[in-house]
Amino acid sequence: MINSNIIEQIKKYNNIVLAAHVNPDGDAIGACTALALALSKIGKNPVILMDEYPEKYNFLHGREYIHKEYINDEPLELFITLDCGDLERLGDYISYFRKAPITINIDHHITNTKYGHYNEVKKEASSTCEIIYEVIKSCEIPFDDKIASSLYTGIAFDTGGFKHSSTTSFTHEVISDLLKYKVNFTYIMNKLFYSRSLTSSRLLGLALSKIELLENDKLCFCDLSKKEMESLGATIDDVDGIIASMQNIEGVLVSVLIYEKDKNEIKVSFRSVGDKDVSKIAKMFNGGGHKNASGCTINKNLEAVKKEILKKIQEELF
Ligand SMILES: [Mn+2]
Repeated sequence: MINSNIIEQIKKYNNIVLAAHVNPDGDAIGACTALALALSKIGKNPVILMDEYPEKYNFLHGREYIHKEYINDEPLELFITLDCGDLERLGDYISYFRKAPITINIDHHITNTKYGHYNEVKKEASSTCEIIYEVIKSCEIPFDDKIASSLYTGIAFDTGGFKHSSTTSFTHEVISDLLKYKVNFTYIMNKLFYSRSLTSSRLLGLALSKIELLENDKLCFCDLSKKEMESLGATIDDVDGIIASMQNIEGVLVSVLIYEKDKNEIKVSFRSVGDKDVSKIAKMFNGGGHKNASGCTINKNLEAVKKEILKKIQEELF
C-alpha cells in the first residue's frame, strides 16, 4: 500500500522531475524510466534528471525522458527522488530539489534519511522498482510491455537475480504480474549479470587473481589501482560485477572491493550474507546502502583506505 497523500500529489501536478542517486544502477534507471513512461501515459510531463549511466541499459524504453538539465519551459512542480538514500546522493540535482515546491522520496535503503515532504520508504521492499509497481497500480495507470521491462530490470538487478534475502513472495507476485507483458527476461538477465566485454572479463580475472582471504577465509578483500585498470584498457565501469564474483567464493561472508576512481578518490563496495551488516561500515565513512550491499567513497590513497577499512570491518563484523 502506498501512502494516499503521495498518490494525490502525483495526480495533482504535471511538471514532474524524477531523479535517482548518482552513478545510477539498474534499480535507479528502471524506476525512473518506468515511472516516466507511466506518468506520460496519463498526460503528465515527466523529466528524468540523470547524468551518465552505463551503456548496458540502452535497451530500456523511457530513456527519451532522460536529460542532464531541466529543459521544460514551465517551472517544475513536483520533484520525486527514486532509490536515493540521502540528499547528497542526488549530486548536482540537489539544487533542483531545493527549489521544488513539493518533494517526494520513494526508496528502500535502510539508511534513508526521509528528506522529502512526503516519504515512501519501504525498507522491506526488494527494490525501488517493486515500490514503483505499487505506485503505478495505485495511480490506476495500466502497465504495458515497456513499463514492465523497466520494472523487471530494476527488481532483477537489486535482488541479484532473485537471490538476495530481500526477495519476498510479494517480489515474485510482482514479477508474475509483470510477465503478463512482453518482457525479454533472458536478454535482461544476461545483460545484467552474465555478459561482459573482453576488457571487463580480463579485469575480473586480474581482480580474482589478487584476492586476499582474511579472518579464516570469511573476509574477501581486493584492491584495484587506476594504473592496473588502465593497463588493461579498463575503466571503472568494468568493475561492475567483480564484487559478486568475490562473494561467490565458498565460505566467504563479507567481501570488500576498493578501487581507485582517481587520485585520492577511492570507491569502496561491500557485500555480505546474513547478519553481517555492511551498511553500518559504509555509514561510518559517509556512505550508505543495505545490510548486505553497501558502499562509500573515501578521499585518501588506496593503501590508507585499505588499512582503515579492513580495521573497521575486522573490529565491527568479526
Ligand atoms: Mn535500489
